[in-house]
Amino acid sequence: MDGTLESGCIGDAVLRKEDKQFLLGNGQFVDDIRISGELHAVFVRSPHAHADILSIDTANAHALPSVVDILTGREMERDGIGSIPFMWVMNNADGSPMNQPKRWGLARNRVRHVGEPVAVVIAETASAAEDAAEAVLVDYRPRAAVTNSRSALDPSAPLLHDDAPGNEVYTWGRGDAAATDAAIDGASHVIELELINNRIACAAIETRTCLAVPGTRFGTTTLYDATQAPHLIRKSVTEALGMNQADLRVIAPDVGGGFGTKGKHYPEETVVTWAARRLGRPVRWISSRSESFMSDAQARDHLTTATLGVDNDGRFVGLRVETLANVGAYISTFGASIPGAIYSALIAGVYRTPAVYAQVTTVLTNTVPTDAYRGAGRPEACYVLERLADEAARKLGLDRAEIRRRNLIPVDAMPYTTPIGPVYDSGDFPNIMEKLLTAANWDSFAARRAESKARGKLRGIGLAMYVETSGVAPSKLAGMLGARIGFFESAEIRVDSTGNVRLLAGTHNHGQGHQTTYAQIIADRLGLPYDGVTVVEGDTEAVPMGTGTFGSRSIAVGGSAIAVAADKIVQKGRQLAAYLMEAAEEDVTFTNGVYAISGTDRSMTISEIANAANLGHVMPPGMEPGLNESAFYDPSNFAYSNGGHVVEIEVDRDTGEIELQRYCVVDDVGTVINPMIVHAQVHGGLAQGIGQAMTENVSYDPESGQILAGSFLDYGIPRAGDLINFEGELDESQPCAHNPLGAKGCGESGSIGSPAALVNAVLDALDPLGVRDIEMPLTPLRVWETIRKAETA
Ligand code: MCN
Repeated sequence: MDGTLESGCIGDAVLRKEDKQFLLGNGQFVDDIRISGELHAVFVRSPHAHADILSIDTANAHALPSVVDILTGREMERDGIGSIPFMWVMNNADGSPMNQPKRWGLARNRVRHVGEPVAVVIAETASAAEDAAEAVLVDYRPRAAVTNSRSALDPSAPLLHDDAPGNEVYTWGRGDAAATDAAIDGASHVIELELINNRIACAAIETRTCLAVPGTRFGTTTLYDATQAPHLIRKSVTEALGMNQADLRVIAPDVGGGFGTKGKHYPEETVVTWAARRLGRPVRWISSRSESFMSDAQARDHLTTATLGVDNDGRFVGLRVETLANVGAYISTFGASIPGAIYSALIAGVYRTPAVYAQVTTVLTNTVPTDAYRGAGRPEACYVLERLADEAARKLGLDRAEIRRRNLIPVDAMPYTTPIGPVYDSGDFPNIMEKLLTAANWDSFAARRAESKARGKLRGIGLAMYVETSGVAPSKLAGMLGARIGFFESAEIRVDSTGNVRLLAGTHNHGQGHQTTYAQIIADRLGLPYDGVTVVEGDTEAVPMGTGTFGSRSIAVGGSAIAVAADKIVQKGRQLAAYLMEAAEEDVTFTNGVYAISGTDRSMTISEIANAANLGHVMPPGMEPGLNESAFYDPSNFAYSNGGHVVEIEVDRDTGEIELQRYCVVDDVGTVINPMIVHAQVHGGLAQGIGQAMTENVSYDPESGQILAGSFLDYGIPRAGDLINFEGELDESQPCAHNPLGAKGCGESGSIGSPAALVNAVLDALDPLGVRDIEMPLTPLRVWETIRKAETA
């Protein structure tokens, strides 16, 4: 194929196939699926951050009209329902497994965060269930609460779980501690920073929701679920309920945004499935927006002490990072791994620091559990490194780009083994940075700063370089690091007799454009029309196996599975073409969907071959009819997407307001399947990273543990007016070295470098006032207070 816009091949900026259905209002979300006789579930949630449950009186509530049942942890216990499983068990530094306190679908005896489910009311209508939920009387005896990880480690802090002494889940180290200490001790300059990575919440348009339908075809229960990972949910729910996996079908239809938060298993999925099976009737639950703030996994929440040793030339000689990660009241699905295996993997970043050591202590507090949210561990690592790099430049009087230039891992060092383990397979970080600096006019910033100053504004420019572990996989590595699931992907390609393709993929599309980019891979590999490809995702019965969409893994892992399956189709087609055209297989070429015999004018299209294969009338001896192939693809490594951000801002010193002036990004996501989609993905990630840096913060009252940002009135998601047009460039010169597409993920990249770049820009703007530190989010109040403090110091 010629790669024009119309052809729909790899590299074409074709418009998204899936958008038409949404623009016409024809999406099918869980709430659009109606099953006759369905009941509605409403959860009774704890108003306390920490309390004993003395009694639950459901009598009055039960007597209300239309109430069918009210279930509590007691009924779950009587039914022998297990705890909510998590999918990653990290080890301590000494190799012993982490503490693993249990989380129940409905609390037993004690609640540990505001919003924890205590009972579920099932009624004929949602409003009847809501009324009855208000009438359930729970007698609590409040306990002291702790919400901050440092305070939770204090010996006098309230203990959350008896089986997690000191409120600690694990302490894990990565790298060579002694060599790092020695390098820092011998360094000419030592930079030490205390950094807070703020706690944030997800704000997908569609809130979490599910509908369990018991005893459907073949006796299975069907769970319609707004999830990013249906196979993971099947495993988790069946594990908790003690069911055979084959007895639960999970369907994730259209999902209105996930951002990582819907890639987890939550108590509500298990409880709703259990209740439906118990009652023999369909049960539906949909989260209200306020419930989301109390029950959807939150993210980040790190306290870090970072120490960087630097020599007189500005070269980094040693880096020690000690992080306290607040995982909330319970361990969520991947909650233990995000600050552990994932965050620490990138703590060397794009720099060739020879000695690096990261120590992470994960801590239980009376807050909503944390887990992966767009970026998941990588923005935290980038933030640490890029804040240190700027501070080191300041200390040594070097330009901030120059200090990075002296430390970036050069392209000829690839593959590069970092001192903490990961092996970067490809990436030209210096080239990316130079492109970025040129695009952003870095060198002429002084003139723009002077111009702003003349208008009474403080102008700053910030730079952040990043590398990330996209294509989250190797099952083997994940297994070694404590994962309880595999991380491969599956793809099955069915070519019908007309040459149309049905692709079954183990990932899940909830805004990423898989219908489009997967069709592009098939069109490119098979030379079949892009329009004739239909992608099926999100159904455990249709798709044999899958891990799901998170960790920017769909293209690098799922897309690679598609490429491998397509190559099998080409190969089978070649054998059949050779047989039908009476030629030797090695003489048959395959180009742009046509099998031809070299040196002759004889050829057959892949559609003709598909027709022959689906008829099965004339087949080579031993060959099965049909043109279906499948692949299970497990890569040998992550795909190391990388890039850089430069942001320029102006601060109004009278109001503390920050105005974005320009935002430039250069990303290496390897081979680009669809540049329009990649730019859009980066754009979305930037909005979320900028949100974390500027406006978003989940705060808790430290005494009571109450959530102070429990609705959009108090929680500041960025609005269109807070953002600007981003200027993005893609560099394809360094494809992923180990997957068949050469592609690296892009879904999270925008969120990774942006918080660091923005804070660096604001600190640069405030540098003339002597400001050295400021915490996220950079709200006008915080910036204004910082300016006032500096001016009056
Ligand atoms: N792509 C491409 N070329 C590349 C890399 C990717 O054309 N070199 C395309 C892919 O084919 C896919 C899209 O870009 O259509 C994103 O691919 P990838 O980076 O593999 O990410 P995933 O599809 O696995 O999506 C997950 C990622 C994550 S982790 C979060 S969080 C996130 C995100 O995607 N949540 C999103 N983007 C989101 N976008 C929307 N609209 N909604 C969300 O919830």
